[in-house]
Amino acid sequence: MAITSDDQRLTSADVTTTTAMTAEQRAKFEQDGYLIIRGALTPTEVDYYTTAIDRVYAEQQASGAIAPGKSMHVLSAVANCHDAVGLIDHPVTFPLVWSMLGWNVHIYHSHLDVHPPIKEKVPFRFEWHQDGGRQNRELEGQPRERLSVKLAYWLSDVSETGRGNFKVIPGSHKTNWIDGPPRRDIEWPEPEGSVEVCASPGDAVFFDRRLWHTRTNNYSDITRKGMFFAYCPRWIAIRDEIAGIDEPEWVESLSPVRQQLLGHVGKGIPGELEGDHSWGHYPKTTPLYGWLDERDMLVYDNPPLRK
Ligand SMILES: O=C(O)CCC(=O)C(=O)O
Repeated sequence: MAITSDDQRLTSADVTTTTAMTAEQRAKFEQDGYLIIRGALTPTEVDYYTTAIDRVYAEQQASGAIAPGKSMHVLSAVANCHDAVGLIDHPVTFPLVWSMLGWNVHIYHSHLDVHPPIKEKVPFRFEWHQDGGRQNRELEGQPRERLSVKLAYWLSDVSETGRGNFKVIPGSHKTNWIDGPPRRDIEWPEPEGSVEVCASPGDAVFFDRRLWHTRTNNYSDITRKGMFFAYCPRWIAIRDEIAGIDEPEWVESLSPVRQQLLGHVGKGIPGELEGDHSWGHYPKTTPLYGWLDERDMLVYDNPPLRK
C-alpha cells in the first residue's frame, strides 16, 4: 500500500486527545537526564521514515556530497526532507517536549544521520559533549539551565551495543564539566558510569541538552539510521535552515502547530508585532498555546505551561 504523509498514522494533525508526561516519566527524566520511549513509531512509520532517509542518503551520494559508503549528517531535517515533518509533533513523543518546555517552543536544530558499518578502526576522538554549543561557555549556573531538549528516533536496530549506539552518562545533566583529554585525539578512558543506549527500530530517546553524550563508532554489520530534533523556547534563535522558506503553499498546508515549530509563526504580521510575536509575546496567537488550551492541558503550577 502506498503511504503518503497525509496517512492518518503518520500525522498528529487529527489527534484530539493528548496526555502530558506522567509524574513517573518526569521524575526519571529529572534523575537520569533522558527517557527511552519504546515503540514510539509503528513498523509502518519506521518503513516510511527509513524510505525517506534512504532517499536523502541516495541524493547526497548522487550529488557527490558524500562518498559511497561514508556517513551522512545532514542538518535541517525537514528543510532537506519534507517527509520527516510528521516526526516534529508526533503524538507519542511531542507531549514530552511541551511538558518540559511549554507552549512557546520551536525546533532550533535537527539532523538526519546515516552511519554505515566502519570496516577499519578509526583514530580515537573524544566526542563527549553537552548540546547547545556556546551556551555551555557563556551561561552561568551550576548546573546551567536546561534550555533545550532533543528527540532521537531510531530507524535501525541498535538493540545491542557496538552498533554505533548513542552513549550517555546517566544523571550527568546536573554536571557542567566532565574529565577529558587535553586534546580530542588523545586516548582517554570512557567516563565512569557511561552506557550505550540500546534501542530497536521505532524507539525514541528524549534527552536534556545538558546530558553528556556521544555517538559511538559503528563497527557492526548494520547501517545505523536516525532522525534528531532539538526544541527550545522561541526566544532562542533557530540554528536550522528554515523549512519551506520559498514554498509558501507547502507551509500553508501544514498545521499551525507545525508552522510554529518550523519557525513560521509571526511572519507577515505588520510592524513591531512581527518581531514580538515571533519570540512568543502573544500566547493567544501562538498555535501550541491554543492547541493545548483547547485540550485543557495548560496548568497553573508549571510556568512554561501556565495559562
Ligand atoms: O548520534 C548520536 O548517537 C549522538 C548524537 C549527538 O551527539 C547529538 O544529537 O547531539
